[in-house]
Amino acid sequence: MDIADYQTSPNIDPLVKEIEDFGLMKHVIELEAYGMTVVPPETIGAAADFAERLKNAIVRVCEKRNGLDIGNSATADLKPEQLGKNSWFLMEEDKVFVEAATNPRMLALVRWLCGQSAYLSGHTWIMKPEGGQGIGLHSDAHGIPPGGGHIAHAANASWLCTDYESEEDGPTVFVPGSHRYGRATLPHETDLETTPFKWVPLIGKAGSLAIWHGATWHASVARKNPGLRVTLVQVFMRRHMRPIHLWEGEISPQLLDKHPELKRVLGEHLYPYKEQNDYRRVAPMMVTGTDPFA
Ligand SMILES: O=C(O)CCC(=O)C(=O)O
Ligand SMILES: [Fe+2]
Repeated sequence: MDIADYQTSPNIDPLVKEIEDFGLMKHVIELEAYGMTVVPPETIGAAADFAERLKNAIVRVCEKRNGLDIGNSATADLKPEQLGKNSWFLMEEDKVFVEAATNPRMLALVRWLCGQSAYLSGHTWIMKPEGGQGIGLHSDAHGIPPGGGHIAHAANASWLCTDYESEEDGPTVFVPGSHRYGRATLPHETDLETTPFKWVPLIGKAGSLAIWHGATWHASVARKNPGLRVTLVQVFMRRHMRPIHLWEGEISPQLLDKHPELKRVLGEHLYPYKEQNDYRRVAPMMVTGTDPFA
């Protein structure tokens, strides 16, 4: 018996079929059990040259936007701060970014996590050179407080454009199963050296898709190998994560200055994320994942 054949559930029936037809059952199980999975190139169904084209497009856009000569990414030796700038809003730069955002197998997993109405909330590259530092353990489900439920409000679908073979490549690392904790990390849990949680590095070939439930705790480690780690990060979200209005720029500064409480409720938000963001907005956004009264 295939329950999907009875067509009782229009949103999930076609997805169940797709997941089966695409051979993604193992990945759905890993998403449920561990909150993350890595789909290898042979399963994700992208063109054979997809990862190479994506990597080249990212390198070329970074060179153009930041006035750099990166050359061969396998040997390039630049500073992390040179490579990290102007990394958002890539869609119109090359058709490979559209391919990345619309891969049918990837979308089946995104929709498994965030529903049929999931949308692409933002995308950006990571290029990490030798010596590039790691970042601490965190969740990507900012703003979802403890008690916010175990459904995925966000999903991170990241394309590996270079091989992640070992920790020396400076990969993302994960705490398997942490999506079930239903909260973001507290300050004393974030340091990979001292956290009591067990973490594992993301290992995968270029062209793999790493996808995780937005609440799964992850971090990254420093890169020790030469050349660049290149990744396209895509964050998908559920519809309710969109505001009705983007107030910024819509209300006169005079009115806001006269009414500080109005300024507060209209928000000085982290989102929509801007390239040159005010970093003082990051911590208040992240703390909302740890305290319902934040
Ligand atoms: O892989 C990394 O360097 C960390 C990426 C990350 O935190 C994210 O994509 O949300
Ligand atoms: Fe993250």
